[in-house]
Amino acid sequence: MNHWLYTQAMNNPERIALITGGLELTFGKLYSRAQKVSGHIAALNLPQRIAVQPHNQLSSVIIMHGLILAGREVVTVNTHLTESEVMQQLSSIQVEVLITDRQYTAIHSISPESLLLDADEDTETMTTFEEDDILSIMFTSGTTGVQKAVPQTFRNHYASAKRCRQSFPYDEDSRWLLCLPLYHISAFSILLRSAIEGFTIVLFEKFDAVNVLASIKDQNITHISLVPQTLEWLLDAGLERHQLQGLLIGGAKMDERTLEKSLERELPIYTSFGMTETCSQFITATPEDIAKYPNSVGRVTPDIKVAAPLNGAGEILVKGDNVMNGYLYPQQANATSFTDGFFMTGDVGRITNGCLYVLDRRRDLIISGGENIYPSEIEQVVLALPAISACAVVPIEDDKWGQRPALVYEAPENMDDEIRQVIAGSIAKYKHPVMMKRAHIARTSNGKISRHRVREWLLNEIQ
Ligand code: S0N
Ligand code: AMP
Ligand code: MG
Ligand code: MG
Repeated sequence: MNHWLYTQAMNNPERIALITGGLELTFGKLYSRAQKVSGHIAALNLPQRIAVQPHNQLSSVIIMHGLILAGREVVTVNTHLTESEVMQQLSSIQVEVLITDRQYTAIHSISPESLLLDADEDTETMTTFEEDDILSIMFTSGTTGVQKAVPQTFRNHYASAKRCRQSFPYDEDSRWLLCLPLYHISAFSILLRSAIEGFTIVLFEKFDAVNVLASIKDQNITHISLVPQTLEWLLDAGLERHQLQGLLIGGAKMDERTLEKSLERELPIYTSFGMTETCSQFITATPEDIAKYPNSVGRVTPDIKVAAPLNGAGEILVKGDNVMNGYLYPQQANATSFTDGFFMTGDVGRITNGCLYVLDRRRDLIISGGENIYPSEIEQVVLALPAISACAVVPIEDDKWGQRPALVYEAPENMDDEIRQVIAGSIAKYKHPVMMKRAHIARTSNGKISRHRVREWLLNEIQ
C-alpha cells in the first residue's frame, strides 16, 4: 500500500494539511519536509524502533511523519514523565534512541531541531508499507503498576480511521481542532485520519479554553476531539456551536450534567468508548443515539461483545482489525487479555436495546483530566520506604480534574515529607497524591488491603 501522506501529496498537493501558530502547511509541503526528516534518519542509520517525546508543534508532526516514511516504529512518550519513568518504558522494549528536547543521561537523545535541518543530499524514501508492520507503539498503565507497550500496525490504524468515520462523519473538507497531547492515541489518530482522508488539522500547542473558543469561532472548525474534562472547561468558558459538526468525546465517562449542558447549547456531541489497545474509539454514539439512549456509548456491531447474559453486566470484549495483536511488554499479559479472538478491555458494560453502556472502568483505574493513573504505580514507590508497612492510593472527586489520587499509609510516625520527596523524584506530577493521611489500614482475614474499604474510610474522614 502507498503511504497515506504520499498519496495525499500526490493527489492534493495544494490542500492545507496543518494550521498552527499562524502557519499553514499544504500536504505537498508536509510530505516533502517529512521526507527530508526520513532521509536524515536513514543517513544516520538510526534503529528500527525510535521514541519521540512530542510537544504539540509543527516540528513533532513533521518528525513523526518522517519516522513513518522511514519505515521506523514510532514510540510515543508522555512529555510529563520523570526520567526514571521514561527509562522504564524505553528499556522494556529495547528502545535506544529518543527524539526529545529534554536532557537525559541514560539514553541516546536527538534534538528535534537536528532532524529538521535542511538536508543537502537528495533523499529517497519508501512510498509503500506492509499493512502488518508496526506504525506506532504507545504505553498504557496497567493494574500491576507496570506500563504496557501497545503495538499499533498500519492495518490497526486504517481500520480504526474507517470505523471512526462511520459513526463520526468527516470528509476532506473538515477542519479538525487538535488540542490533546500527540503522544496519546486520542490525538495521534487525528494525524493519521487526516493523512488518510485529506482534511485540515488546526493544531494547538496546549489546551487553553479561551484560545480554543476563539479558534472554533473564527477558524471554521468543524470537528474536535475532547476528554470530558476539557469539554467541561470549554462549556464554562462559553462554548457555542458555530460551524461545529461533531465533538468527539472519549477517554473517560462524561457526567450527566456536562451532557445536559451540551445539549442545551445544541452541540453535536458524540460520546465514545475506546482505548490505546483499540487504536482509539471503537464505538461511538451519535447525537440521534444520545437523544434516545442518553448514557450509552453507541450501537453495538457484531464484533463487540459483553461477556454477560443479556441485560446483565460483564466485561466488554472487542474484536476487529483495529485491535492490537498483543502487548510487546509484558508478554505474559497477553495470556489474560484475549479470549476466543476477542480482546478483553477490563471495563464492565451492559448491552441494552442494542446499545453499549459502560458501567465500571478497569479495576481501580483513576482518571484525572483524561490521564490514567493506576494506584499501584504510586503505592510501589511509597512502599520502598522501609518505615511504611502498608499503603493504598484511592481516588477522590475533584472539581477541576474529575478525580485525583489520595494516599493513605501506615507508619509509626508522620512520613509525609519523605513520601513527597521519593514521589517527586520518580513519578510525574499529574499522578502525585493531592492528599496524604497516616492511619491504621484494616486488612481482610487473609491479610489483604482493600482499596475500596480504604476509600470509604477516607471519604468518611474528610467529610
Ligand atoms: C487536560 C489537559 C489538557 C491539562 O493539561 P494542561 O492544562 O496543558 O497542563 P500542563 O500545562 O501540561 O500542566 C499544568 C499543570 O497541570 C498539571 N496537570 C496536567 N495535566 C493534568 C492532569 N491530567 N491531571 C492532573 N494534573 C494535571 C501539571 O502537572 C501541571 O502542574 P504544575 O503547574 O503544578 O506543574 C491534559 O491533561 C490533557 O490533555 N488530558 C487529556 C489526555 C488524553 O488525551 N487522554 C485520552 C487518552 N485516551 C485515549 O487516547 C483513548 C481514547 C481516545 O482515543 C479518545 C479520547 C478522547 C477523544 C477522542 C478519542 C478517540 O477515540 O478518537
Ligand atoms: P487509555 O489507557 O488511555 O487507552 O484509556 C482507556 C480507558 O479509558 C478504558 O479502558 C476505560 O477504562 C476508560 N474509558 C474510555 N472511554 C470511556 C467511557 N466512555 N466511559 C468510561 N470509561 C472510558
Ligand atoms: Mg493511558
Ligand atoms: Mg483515558
